[in-house]
Amino acid sequence: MSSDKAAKRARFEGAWARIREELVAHVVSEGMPAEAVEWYGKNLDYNVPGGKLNRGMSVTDTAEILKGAPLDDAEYYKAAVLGWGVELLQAFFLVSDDIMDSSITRRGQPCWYRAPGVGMIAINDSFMLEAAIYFLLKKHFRGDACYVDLLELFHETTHQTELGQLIDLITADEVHVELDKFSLEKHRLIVIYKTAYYSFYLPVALAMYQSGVPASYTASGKTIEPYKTALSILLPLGEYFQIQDDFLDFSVPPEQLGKIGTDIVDNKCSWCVNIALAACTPAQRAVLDANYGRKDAEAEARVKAVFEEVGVREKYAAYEAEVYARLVAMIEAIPEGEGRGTLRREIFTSFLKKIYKRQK
Ligand code: DMA
Ligand code: MG
Ligand code: MG
Ligand code: MG
Repeated sequence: MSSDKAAKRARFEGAWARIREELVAHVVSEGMPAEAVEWYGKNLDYNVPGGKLNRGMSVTDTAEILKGAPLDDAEYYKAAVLGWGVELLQAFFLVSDDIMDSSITRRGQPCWYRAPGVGMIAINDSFMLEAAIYFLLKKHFRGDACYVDLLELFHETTHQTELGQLIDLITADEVHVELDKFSLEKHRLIVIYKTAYYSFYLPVALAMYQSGVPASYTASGKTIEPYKTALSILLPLGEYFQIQDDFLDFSVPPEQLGKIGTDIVDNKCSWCVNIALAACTPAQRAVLDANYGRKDAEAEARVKAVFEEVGVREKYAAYEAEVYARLVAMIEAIPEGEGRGTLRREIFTSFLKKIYKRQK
């Protein structure tokens, strides 16, 4: 990690120490017993700060790009509250996602519901991670003009993600495996809803509302609707990110990924199986039909062998080169805004740089 990157991460993590104290102090002020306060603190420590922090730090990065100058401490802290709000939302989704996906590990440790003594209390813990967002928003933004926009954005994005999780789960039938039900069109809808809105549009749009970016303005003689422009780039970026997630689930060893892939065993409509279905011979198709979605490590290995034979790795490398060029061209087509409160291409290039060719 470059020292610049490390310093940025340290500043963002420093804000978390303060935010965590605010959250715990609130639970204390509600008169909760010491065991509850301790449990809540553990829930926060285990599930919120240990990830890559790309989503959360995109809020502070975007706020700084929109300002066109470094944020002072007060401005930074408010942007970091929104950034940690995104990380709390992500923690809420991941704790519940791991239960629903029967996952084993996350970020190099047991999934929270599998940690000693936790079990299904993890369901309530996930709700408490979500509730923390609205406590923080009220505390820090209640008096700001953007408060309702921020609230609505968090609520609507949560709903979109839940719709995505719904179609992800019902497309992955636990009992009846029917690979004809999968398609890249279905995959696209699933990943836009379950991942792209909350991971890509949400952080940028939060920073835009906080920075007072208006619903429309004129740049280079054109009327720009900046939230729509942002969405038109960030949804394809998010689709690319989840295709990476699907590819890494199959291709990267768990020690590197920090989680054990479950897509094959879980009968998921992942990018990899769709690519394999389009490229396989009838004999390979028979192997997929007999082994995909089976709760059995040997069946999973036979599916992975077919993925290797049909060249999923090569097809992924070709996809990544193509989508990267396409996204760069889309970003270059945005009229560069002038002055504070207008869109800059750097918002999107900085995001693309964070994920291009990622290995975890
Ligand atoms: C990710 O889906 C979507 C959400 C809302 C967590 P996933 O199950 O592929 O994620 P992971 O691979 O991290 O379990
Ligand atoms: Mg999962
Ligand atoms: Mg899932
Ligand atoms: Mg995954």
